[in-house]
Amino acid sequence: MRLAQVIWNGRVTAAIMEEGLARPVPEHTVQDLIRVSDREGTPVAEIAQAHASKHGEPLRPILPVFPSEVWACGCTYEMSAAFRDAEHGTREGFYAYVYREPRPESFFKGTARVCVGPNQPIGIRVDSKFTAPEPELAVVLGSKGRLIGYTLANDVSAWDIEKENPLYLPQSKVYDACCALGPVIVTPDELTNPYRLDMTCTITRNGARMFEGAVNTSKLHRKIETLVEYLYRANSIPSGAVLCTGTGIIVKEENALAPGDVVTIRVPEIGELSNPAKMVG
Ligand code: DO4
Ligand code: MG
Repeated sequence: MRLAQVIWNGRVTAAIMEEGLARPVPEHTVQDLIRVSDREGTPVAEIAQAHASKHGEPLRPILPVFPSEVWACGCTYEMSAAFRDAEHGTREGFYAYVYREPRPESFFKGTARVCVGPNQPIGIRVDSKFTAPEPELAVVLGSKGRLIGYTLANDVSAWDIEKENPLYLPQSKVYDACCALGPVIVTPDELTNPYRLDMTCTITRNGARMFEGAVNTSKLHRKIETLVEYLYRANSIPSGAVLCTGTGIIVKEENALAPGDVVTIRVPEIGELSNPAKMVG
């Protein structure tokens, strides 16, 4: 099932997306569906199906969940670790270490406050000269890390700030509109193999494509269960959290985001997450 949130009768409402149309699930947000699913032990897809209206409407997906917390993993693709080590110039193999060792990198990316949905602007910090999109597969998690489904994330990052000193990572990662999510959450009954997804990312400036990158999630160096297991160690994350699994597409400094650029991330099994960029701060 492809689950979304839409504005229906003036309210944020969960919806099942089918052939471009939305079947609203009255009186429920996606967070409500996850809560019922946690309580009753019934899959979210079953609950949504039982309550959804019969008729589809032409409504556009918004942010698919208002996450209680968003976390992100790093250096899960060789490409990301190698690029960062090459750029960094402080300690040789600093990022390769994390790529290699059993304990993954995970960091706090924020809450719903910093998240935007499809077509909403993502942020470029005014004090960053090199901000880049990080296209990532993300998982939505219920109580105790139970998998609810998959979505797309843009872990927008001020790489120059991270590069200046790794202790600046939180400032490079967490600020207004630093995280885009969507367009839908695909439940695991429909997306059975998350390790065989073709992901592409384009950046368009003034109508011209200025960057194009691609990766297959088979290059993800960790099992998603392992990332989730580490995240929940000694950490009682509330239900409705999102975990981004890391980027395998690297945007170089010559393609740093500028206001008005449009970033589009695509995975055919999930859809397309497109966001214009704007300055924040
Ligand atoms: O280590 C810094 C962040 C890495 C990251 O966000 C990624 O690899 O996706
Ligand atoms: Mg990232």
